[in-house]
Amino acid sequence: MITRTLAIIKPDAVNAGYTGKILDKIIQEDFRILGLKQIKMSLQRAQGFYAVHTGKPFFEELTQFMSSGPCIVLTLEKENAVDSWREVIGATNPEEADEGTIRKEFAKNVGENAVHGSDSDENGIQEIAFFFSEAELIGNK
Ligand code: 3AN
Repeated sequence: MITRTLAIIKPDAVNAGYTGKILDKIIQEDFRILGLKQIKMSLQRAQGFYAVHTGKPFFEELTQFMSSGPCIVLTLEKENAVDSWREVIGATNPEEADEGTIRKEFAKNVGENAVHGSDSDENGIQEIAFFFSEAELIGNK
């Protein structure tokens, strides 16, 4: 089934100049980019996005980091988009990520790990709505 996932190129990767390489990978892997924009989240907005992780030991570090600089947020569409994107990005901890994955190539560590992907279709729909209005999602075929 054709589904959607949210993707984020995180501040570590944007600041390191990896945006172009990561976008190229997205295109090479045949995702349709329905929406794409550069944003800078306030701490509050990052806390809202990661509300599911409230109370976890890494919550403070994660939300500080995600609000520390520019992110690129994308809505991607493909057959099985969530699993397909998670395969391309690799394990949360880059030390455990497979060769050829984005996190293996570009992530610094488990906290600053270059990219985000939704973890289910339902969360994907919610996460996309967190950043994009319907009018901002544009099909190209
Ligand atoms: P994923 O991004 O692979 O779905 P989650 O949802 O478990 O991973 O975690 C969300 C984000 O929280 C991760 N992308 C990472 O930036 C951060 N994170 C997860 N675990 C840790 C940890 N042990 N230490 C620091 N940051 C973490």
